[in-house]
Parts: sequence; structure tokens; C-alpha cells
Amino acid sequence: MYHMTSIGNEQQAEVEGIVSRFFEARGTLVYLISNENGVTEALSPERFAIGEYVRMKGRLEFRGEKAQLVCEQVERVEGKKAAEVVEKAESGAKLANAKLFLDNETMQKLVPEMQKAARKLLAAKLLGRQVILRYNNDADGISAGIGVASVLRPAKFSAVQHNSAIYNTADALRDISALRGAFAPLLILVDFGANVESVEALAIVKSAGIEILIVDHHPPASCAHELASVFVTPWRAGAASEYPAGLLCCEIAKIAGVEAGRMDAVSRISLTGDKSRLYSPDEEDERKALALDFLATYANFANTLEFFESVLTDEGLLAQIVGQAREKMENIAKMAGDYAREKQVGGFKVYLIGLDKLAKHNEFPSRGKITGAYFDSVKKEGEPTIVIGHGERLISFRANSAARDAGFNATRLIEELKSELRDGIESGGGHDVAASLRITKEFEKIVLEEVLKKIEKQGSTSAHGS
Ligand SMILES: [Mn+2]
Repeated sequence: MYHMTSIGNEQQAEVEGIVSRFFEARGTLVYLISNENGVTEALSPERFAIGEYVRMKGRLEFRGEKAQLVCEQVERVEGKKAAEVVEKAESGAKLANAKLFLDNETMQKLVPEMQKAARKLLAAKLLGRQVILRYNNDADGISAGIGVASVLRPAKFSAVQHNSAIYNTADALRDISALRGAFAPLLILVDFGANVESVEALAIVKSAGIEILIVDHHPPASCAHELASVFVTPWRAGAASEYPAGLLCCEIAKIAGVEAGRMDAVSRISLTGDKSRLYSPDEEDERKALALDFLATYANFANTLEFFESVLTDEGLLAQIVGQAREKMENIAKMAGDYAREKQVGGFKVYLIGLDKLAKHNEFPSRGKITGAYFDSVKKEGEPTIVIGHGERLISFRANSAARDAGFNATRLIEELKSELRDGIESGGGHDVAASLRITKEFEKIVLEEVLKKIEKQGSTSAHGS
């Protein structure tokens, strides 16, 4: 913003800062000048480039609510960098003293990094940084997107649903191209993007001068924190995926001053959607998480985030979507029964389902969800049960706690497979009782056989051990 003085009837003003954007309006060049107090619009016939540091003096003219500085005197200031302006705005950002939704040691440990994220988002809004926000395509990812967007608004940014667990080279090139030449460009990835499979693309983005902020709860690559300038992950606090990205983003939003009640409601949806053991959802949470999962499957259009938010508060539409989603889930669970094979393996009851016959491409529920739906329909307390959904290029696991107690551990199983079957496994990960593997084409049978052998071993090892 600017400093003002009055001379007679005329309002004189002075502003200095970075040229963050410019456009032409009715034949005049309009510049946006960003400094730690905000953004000022200034009119000058002289040409400046984005990133130049300028000092401008002139008279203030008001158009409605908006003030514009009509420059009479301008000068360039050498040696001042955009990074300095960003840093000043970040250190000056005012943080709220928000009460954590889940107040425990893990979350406390994450507070400093979440504060850093909050400062970065507030400063990005204040300075008018150009931002791309990518959120993963499920209830947790959307919740995370809502958290971040709540801080950035009313500033403009582009929000994109990301229909993959991986940030790849094509994504990187698309984002670099969109942010090319922008002032202090910022890429925000939530609920994905920190895994081993994403680091190459992140490195390309970073080398293009784009700053990266990641909030993710999937097992991260060890170098992710070097590529992202802010990286919020429960893994660095000694915890794991049970702290979903939506929860973390909503806490960041609260620290940045967004109303806590509204954000806690979104945190609940994220914990529910990702089936975190840290939270027992109520009916409302279940409905909203299901609706977001359903919507994410179909939404291949722009500006989905605002639409998703509006559905959550539109009871009529929500009820309709929840009704349809539940019906589809029930039908698919029933159908899955016809395709399931039951086996006894190493003390576990194992169900195998061929997913490709069941799932319709790009329809709800996805192949991963089918495994979960079938699991919910067959699991019994106390009986070690594992459901394995398999299809072209995918194997997904769901198991109950009895299976875990009997020695089943999907994370360990996946780690072993990754090192033993390098050609067959593309990526994989998740939690001990819910995980999935991307496999190479034509490896479905081979991997499946290995999986069953390993499950047998896990069961027998545990039986001997106890
Ligand atoms: Mn998630």
C-alpha cells in the first residue's frame, strides 16, 4: 500500500515496491505494486518489467472503492529483490492463537511448520503472488484444498483437482508454463506430491524458480523437504498417515486467522474420508465425506473447489448425492461378492476380488473404494480378515485390526515387494491396514502370488513369535 499526504484538495501519495503484475486498461498501463502492506494500483506511461523495484509518486484517484495512483514521478530502485519483499511480508504476517482440533504431541510438534505455511499463505495473498493450488481427488484432498483456499481468498488463484497420487513431469511443465514470468510464483500441493515418484518433477519446478509448498501425509521421499520450502508432514513428527492432509491444512488456516468452527468441520470430513483412527465420525461427517468422494470422481471441470464447498451447505443437493453414492456402494459390494474368491492363508481369511470386471471407468466408486466397500461388508470383529482387490496395474489391500494383531502389515509387505520385484512394482504405500500398489502391466498374477506367500509368512512368523 501507499503513504498519503494532502496538499490542498489533492491527495498525494507515494508507494514503493515490486512490480507484481501489469495490464492495459483503456490504453493506459496499470501496474500492481506489491509491498509488505499490500498491493497498490498505479498508472504510469513508463514501461516496467515484473520483478522490478520501483518508487512512485503522484495523486490518488478513487474509482469506487479502489484507489489508483496516477504517477507524476517514478524511479527504479536497483538491487531490491522480490524475495526480500516476500520475506518482509511473511515475517510481518499476523498469526492467530488457534486451539488445535486434535491437541496432542504430534500436532504440537507440527505447529512451527504449520505457522510457516500460514505466514506464506497470508503473505502470498497480501502481495498478490501468482498461485497454483493442486489438491488430490478425494474427500481428504478436497478438504485440504478448502483449508488453503480459505486463507487465500479473496485473492485470485487457480485451484486444480489432481487425479493422481503422483506429481509428474508433465504436471511440472504445465505449471511452469502457466507461471512463467509471474512475480514470485508459488505452487501448492496438498494430499499428494511428496512421495518418491514425485521428486523429479518437483526438482524441475524448483529449478524454474517456482516456490513449492506441500502439505501431505503419505510416506514422503527423504529429499522432499529440500525441494519444498515449506513441507508439513506428520512423518517428521514421528507419526504417520493417520493425520490427514485436510486436518493439517485446516489447522494452518486457523493459524492464519480463518474461523475455527468452520475449519474444524472440514477437518472432520478429512479424518472421516481417510478413515483415520484418531476420530470417530458422526452421521453428518460420513455423509459429507462420501459426497466429496463421489463428486471428485466426476468433476473434470474447472473451479470445482467452490462448487464442492457449496454442495456441503446445500442440504437438498447433498441428500441427493449421498443417496446415490450409498446406493452405488451397496450395489457394488453385493456384486463384488459374486466376483470374490475366499481363501484361508496363514491363519487369515483372505478375499480376492477382480476389480476390473466391477469398476466402470471414471465412475463412482473407484477401484480402490470397491475394495473398501467390500471389506466393510465382510469384516467381522475378532476374525483376521484381509481383502485384496486386484486389477490391471493395481492391487489394493484392506484389513481389520484382528489381522494386524495376527501379524499382517501391508506397509512392510509392500516395502519387501518393492525391493524384491523391481520390475513389477511401480509404486505403492499407505497404512498398515489400508494400502495400494501400482504394478506394471502384465504383472498382476505374479505380484498376487507373491502377496499371498508373504501374507502366509506374516501369519506364521507372528504365530511362532507369540
Ligand atoms: Mn489423504
